[in-house]
Amino acid sequence: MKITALAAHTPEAVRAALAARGWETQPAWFAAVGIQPFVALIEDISESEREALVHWGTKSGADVLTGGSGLGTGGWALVTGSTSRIAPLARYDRVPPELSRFAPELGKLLAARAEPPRSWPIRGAELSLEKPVIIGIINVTPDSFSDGGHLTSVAAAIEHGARLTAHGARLLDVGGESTRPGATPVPPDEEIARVVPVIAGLIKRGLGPVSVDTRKAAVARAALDAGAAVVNDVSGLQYDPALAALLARADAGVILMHMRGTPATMDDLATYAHVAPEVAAELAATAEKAERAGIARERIVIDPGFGFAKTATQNFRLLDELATIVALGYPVAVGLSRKRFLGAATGRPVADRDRATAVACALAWERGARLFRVHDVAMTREALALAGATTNPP
Ligand code: PMM
Repeated sequence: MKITALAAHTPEAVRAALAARGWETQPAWFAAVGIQPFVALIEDISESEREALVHWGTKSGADVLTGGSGLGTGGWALVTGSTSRIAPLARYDRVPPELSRFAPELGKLLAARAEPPRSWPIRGAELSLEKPVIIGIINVTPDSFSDGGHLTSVAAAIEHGARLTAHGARLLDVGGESTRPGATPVPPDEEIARVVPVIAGLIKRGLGPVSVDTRKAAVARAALDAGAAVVNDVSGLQYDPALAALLARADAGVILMHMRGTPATMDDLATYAHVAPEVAAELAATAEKAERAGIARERIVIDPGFGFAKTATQNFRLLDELATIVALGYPVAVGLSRKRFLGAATGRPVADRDRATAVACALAWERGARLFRVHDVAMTREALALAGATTNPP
């Protein structure tokens, strides 16, 4: 006899064990996903729903922990078990009527886990998410926190874009407004004057696709007219009420980032009891708002906004629990590059955080992030090549 404890942090070990014993690819994959642990935190529920859940858990072999007063109104329950044990709870015809209210939301989470998005349609292209997508940063701002003032001419910015592309960037993100803590907004005309010549120049050189990092509809419109394929909005549609409608009419990709307040006010809003579920809920509301405004779901990428209204400790928790954000079912982008919390762990100044960035990106990939916005593309590419080869063997 021989007993082996298999790796359980992804479905891969179970899939490989079944495949090695003659199972076909698809059934082996579905069985492996079914065995994966699933932990659902259900909040704002009634007393009778709590009681029905405990009863259902006893019968179905799921563990259920509950409490009477949560962070919101009403009670809460933590329901845990293998994915296939929890799955019937997502079928309103398979559970007692008191539990049928959970079915649609749970169904969405389970579907996203079984079928994660494999590509991201942007304007004029479709980016495969099977391999990491590295987004190279081109900041044309006099005051961005990590590389401000570095690219002082249009020509230098375009040369920088050529270098990032040669190093493996699959998207170039051009930004003309600093969003570091306490930064003051740039008038739209000034922002347009900074980014449009660079975007147009990159496209003329055959570099790109290009993304514009802006919160403003006027800047997004000018950038799209100049050929941008993606709009990266760090405000998550909170800053400019005209942006959602513009994006609904355009066929561009959209990155919606989480933050609270504005760069001027965000540091005081880093108040979370448990950061990952709260950021996930706020991002889910943002994505819903985008879809209600007419932006196609498949064009949306979400980003938890590392460093935006988060303390160092909260950033580390969010990185560790990134799978909570990935579980929403949208492709996830992360902007970790050179950020302050990396310095808190390594003791390195901003100019010496590219190694920490590369490691953090590899950790984020392992937790399900697929897009990585970085300054040093070459170093991150190497880290992600290794991470990608480990979790997605070639
Ligand atoms: N961070 C910055 C700017 N833009 N966009 C996204 N989507 N995610 C981020 O984390 C993000 C961003 C700030 O960093 P920078 O000043 O070095 O560009």
